[in-house]
Amino acid sequence: MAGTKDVKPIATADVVILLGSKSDLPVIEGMYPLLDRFGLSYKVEVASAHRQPDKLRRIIKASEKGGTMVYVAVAGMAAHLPGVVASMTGQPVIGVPVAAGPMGGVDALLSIVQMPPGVPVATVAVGSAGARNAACLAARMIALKDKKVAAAVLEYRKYLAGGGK
Ligand code: RP5
Repeated sequence: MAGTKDVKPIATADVVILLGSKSDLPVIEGMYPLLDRFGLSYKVEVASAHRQPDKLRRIIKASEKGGTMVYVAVAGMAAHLPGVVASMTGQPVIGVPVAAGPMGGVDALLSIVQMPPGVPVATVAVGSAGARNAACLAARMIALKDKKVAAAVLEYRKYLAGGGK
């Protein structure tokens, strides 16, 4: 396995969105216009915590080197991806549960939210609504240190207050 020194940074992305499977892609469609609106760059990667742990570690190392600030991890069923990502990085991790199995997403929700103390995953709602909130929450985190993003977040809140959705 390559050490951190050997890992090349991936092109800078403020937010990296990790998916447990290609089948999760439709869930994150509503994130793109929001991240664009907030002026955040992002990259989408499919890397299953169970099936591709080495690929996942490589992505985390390379994206951290490239300056990624927030990770959004999206997974269904035994959704260990967000927790595993939180074990691999000190950056904030937002977990999005997906309704992929017979339990309608409750399985993924509980898998993601029940992290042990010290390894937090900010867990949002199941499915597309959660994914959109993950984009909003990532923007609010980044806005703490970025005035442009803060202004875009404020503008979006005004849009919502005016009846926008
Ligand atoms: C999880 O299992 C994925 O995140 C996905 O939500 C679910 C089903 O995956 P596939 O069988 O479609 O690859 O790992």
